[in-house]
Amino acid sequence: MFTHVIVKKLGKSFVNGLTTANLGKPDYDKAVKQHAAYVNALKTCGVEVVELEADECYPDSTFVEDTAIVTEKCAIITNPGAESRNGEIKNMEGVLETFYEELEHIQGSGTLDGGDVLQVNDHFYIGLSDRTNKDGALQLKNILEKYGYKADIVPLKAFFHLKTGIAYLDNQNLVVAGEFVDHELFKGFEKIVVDDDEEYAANCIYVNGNVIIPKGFEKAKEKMIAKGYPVIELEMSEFQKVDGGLSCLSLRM
Ligand code: CIR
Repeated sequence: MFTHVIVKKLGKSFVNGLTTANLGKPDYDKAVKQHAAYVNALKTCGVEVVELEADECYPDSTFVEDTAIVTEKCAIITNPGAESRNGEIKNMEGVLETFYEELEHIQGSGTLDGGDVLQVNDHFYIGLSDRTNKDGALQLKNILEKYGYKADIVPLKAFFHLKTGIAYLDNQNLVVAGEFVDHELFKGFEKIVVDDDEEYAANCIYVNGNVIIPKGFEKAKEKMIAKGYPVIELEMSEFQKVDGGLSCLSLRM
C-alpha cells in the first residue's frame, strides 16, 4: 500500500516545457485544473498527498517522477538527462531527506530519469533512453542490488521513457504497448495490451487497488475493467502536450 505521494504544483513556465509531441502549447489554467483533479484522485485512493510549491525556474518540474526513485528500503536522487531539468533534483533532495535517513545518488557522467524505472515488487527494470545512459543505469542497478533488489537494464527502441509504454498493476498484471508487447524480458507476465492507437494509456498508475488512466482511451479502460480493476479516468490533455503522463506527475511511497 502507498501511504504518501509527492506532487509539485505547476508554475506559469510549465507551458514552455520540453516537448516532442507537436500538440501545441498547453493551456496553463486547464493544466492547473487537471493537476488538481489528479491530486484529488490520489486522495480518494487513500494516500496523503505532499504538494510542493511551483518553481518557475524549471518548467518541467511538475514531473517529479524523473528526479528520484523511491522504494521501501531507499531513495535515489537521479541525474536527469535533460540539462534544463537537472537542477530540479536539489529541491527534491531536501524533500526526501525528511522521509529517508540517507539518500543515494546517480552521479558524474551517469544520467537517469525516474521515468525510465519500473518497479515490480523486488525487481526493477531500468530503460536506456535518450535521458538515461548506460552509466546511469548501471549505477542504479548497483545501488538497488546493494539493498537486495534485482534489476534488469532494458534498451528502448522507440519509447521516450520506459514507463511511456509499460506499467505494473498487481498480481503479475502488466500493461504493455508497442515494443513491450512481445518483449523477451516481460514474457512471464499476464499482459494487458494497449493498442497502438491508444498508446498514451499505457502510462497509467496503480494506487492501492485502483488504476488511474488517462481519459479518452475506451479500449484500454475496458480491458482494465475486464480484469476487475476499479478505474479512475483523468483528463490529461495539457500534460500530454509536453510529453508527460500520469506516472510522471508523482512519486509514490
Ligand atoms: C520532459 O521532456 O522531460 C518533460 N516535458 C516530460 C517528462 C515526462 N516524464 C516522464 O515520462 N517520467
